[in-house]
Amino acid sequence: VELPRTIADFEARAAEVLDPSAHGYYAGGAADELTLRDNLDAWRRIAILPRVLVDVSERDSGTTVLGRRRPHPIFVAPTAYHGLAHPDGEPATARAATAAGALFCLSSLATAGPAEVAEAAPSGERWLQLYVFRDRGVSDELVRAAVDHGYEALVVTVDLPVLGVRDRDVRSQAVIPDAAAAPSVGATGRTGAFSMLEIGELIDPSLTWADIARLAERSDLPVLVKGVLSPADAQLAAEHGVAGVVVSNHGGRQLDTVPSGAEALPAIADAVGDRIDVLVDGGIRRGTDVLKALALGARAVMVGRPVIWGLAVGGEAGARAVLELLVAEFDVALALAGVPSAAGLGPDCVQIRG
Ligand code: FNR
Ligand code: LAC
Repeated sequence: VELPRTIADFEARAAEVLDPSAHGYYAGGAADELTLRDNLDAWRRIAILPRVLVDVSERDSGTTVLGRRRPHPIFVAPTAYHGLAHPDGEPATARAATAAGALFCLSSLATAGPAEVAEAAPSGERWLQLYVFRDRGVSDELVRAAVDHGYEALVVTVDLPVLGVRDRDVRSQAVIPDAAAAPSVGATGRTGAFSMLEIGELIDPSLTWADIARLAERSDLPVLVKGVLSPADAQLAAEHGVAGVVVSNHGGRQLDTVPSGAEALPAIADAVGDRIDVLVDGGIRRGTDVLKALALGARAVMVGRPVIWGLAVGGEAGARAVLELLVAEFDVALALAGVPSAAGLGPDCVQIRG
């Protein structure tokens, strides 16, 4: 079968093939979904200001994150429950990422554990997203597995002390049919069907910067904090031993009406970009969005839903195609913007539409 050519086409096909309640869980945002929509619109409000008569015969999409050269800045965001999108689940997504040269960030709420994913894609670059569960033993075990299986960093998600208002999931009563299909959920002792709305109950809402500082100090792995929108919090991250922040509103799924990553990024890059790595996510759907993110100070972007759409439509090959089309579009964008090296992107390359 022929795979779609754009992420929008993948999204439309995924809506046809997915079970409606699973689709609603993946596609949905919080409350009125204003932030969900604005995540897309915000990139569209930024124009690229191209330069001409620049020799772009040789181009370099590479970026440096956590001190390591990466072939391009397109990373896979942590998203829960890939097994609901396709029976091959996270092992397939991780292999797809590896084939596309994309770093893979595994969710704490995955339907495969860190060891299984590492074995499926041994040569890939991988990070582990960490939820600090009320049952700290479950999180400790995840960290141990990450250390043992070659994960390079921990990405602690800090924008989900409680679950956002997920009206779609309330209406659809979305569940994972078997709690044990997600090893971390099973490890908390849950059995049987597990509702999407119960996710919040697993997570420790008392987490503070002191916990982050302790984790960063004790852990053998660098710690990033995901879900920062305020420059003040980015400053605190830098002061608490964190190696990087992901500017993110959780794909519009947590607090509705917060700024998009695109809007929050410039002030955060200004505040801490010279000390720690700044990444951004939310609404990245085109190579031009990637270019704008790097121009505004990000070292890399994370891509959430598009990878799930690829997985749902075509398993490993579908997820790989999604990532490869973004990589190819980013290369075209660099050439046409007259910036042959991604490292040369800066605020001069973009203008905010009035
Ligand atoms: C997420 N996200 C997320 N984040 C995280 O830190 N841990 C997780 O387990 C999940 N789970 C999850 C499930 C689903 C279905 C979605 C859509 C998102 C948030 C994710 O990492 C990322 O911030 C957003 O998805 C980025 O926005 P886009 O690319 O989906 O627009
Ligand atoms: C979500 C959680 C799992 O957004 O991060 O559904």
